[in-house]
Amino acid sequence: MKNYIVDFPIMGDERGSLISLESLKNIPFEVKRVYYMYDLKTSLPRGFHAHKNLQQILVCVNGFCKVVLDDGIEKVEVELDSPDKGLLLENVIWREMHSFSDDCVLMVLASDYYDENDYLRDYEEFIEYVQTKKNQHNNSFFKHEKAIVETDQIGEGTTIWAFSHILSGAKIGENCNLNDFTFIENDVVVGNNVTVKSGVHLWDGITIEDNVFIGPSTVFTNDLRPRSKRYPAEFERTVIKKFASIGANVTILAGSTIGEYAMIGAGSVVTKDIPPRTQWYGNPAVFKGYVCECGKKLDDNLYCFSCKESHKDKISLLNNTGLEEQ
Ligand code: T46
Repeated sequence: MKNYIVDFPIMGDERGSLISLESLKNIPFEVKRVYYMYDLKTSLPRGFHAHKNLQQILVCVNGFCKVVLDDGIEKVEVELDSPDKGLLLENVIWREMHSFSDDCVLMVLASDYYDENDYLRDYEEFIEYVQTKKNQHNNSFFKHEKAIVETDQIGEGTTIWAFSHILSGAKIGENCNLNDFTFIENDVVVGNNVTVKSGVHLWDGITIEDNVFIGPSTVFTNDLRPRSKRYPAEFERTVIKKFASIGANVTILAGSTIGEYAMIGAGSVVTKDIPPRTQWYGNPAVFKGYVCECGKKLDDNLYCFSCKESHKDKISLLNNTGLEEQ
């Protein structure tokens, strides 16, 4: 089962503690409803259902209770005993809340309004639902028998080749091709129609937008001052924008943004943000001109001889027209 405990940062001083919960920041969905339970009885457990779509976070803001989670394969029990701890209940997870303390106040943040049709209140119906969902999901993308795929967020038509490993939090779009020996951590988003050639590792903090090409053995980093066993509060965010291409064996320093349609030459080391529609290479990579959507370099008049098209208008709209070719 995925990591379901969310730790909320406590802001505190001599007056006491304060926790702030924000949609799409420390709560991974937009909150549409908040409800809470109190005057709960130790001997009267609650729940005994799952939701088809609803996502929720449970926070025991006072006292304590226990929650059993069941994804149809595995069951775990979690104790909620602190207001700085949230329990993420994703859809299609059977839950049973019990052992409430007398002073327990259980607050729930929900991704949608109350809808009885979203409930699966019968355990057998729940198991059947899990099985159907699993079959639908497994048939919608291809996974080589020697790949390990822990996430269930893989878009239709994506292919994942041998010896790849994708962790449970990763989100992969539709029609992607992830070649052999790809490793993808949790806090990674890959858009649609992305090609990742062999030997590429995508670490926490990396976003790859739609239609990006990543050449073989490209090296990403996510920490500018790495030390063994010491982790930054947050990893640097690296973004590869739509339609950008990264040549073979490129190294990209943490925190860089590579603009739309940009083209990075093989073996380069990218040390800074790369503007859209530009070509860069070398170590460190330097500006070498503008590129067409087809990938060819434009001439001095910003014309593509291959597509027989001028790009003057598109490029004059960018804020990077003063770049000097090196
Ligand atoms: C869940 C766990 C953690 C409403 O009318 N509006 C609401 O927003 C809610 C949450 C409930 N109701 C009605 C439905 C029932 O007639 O209130 C009654 C009690 O609800 P239920 O028996 O579902 O309560 P629990 O404690 O078993 O489950 C609740 C939530 O319903 C459920 O979504 O995940 O807490």
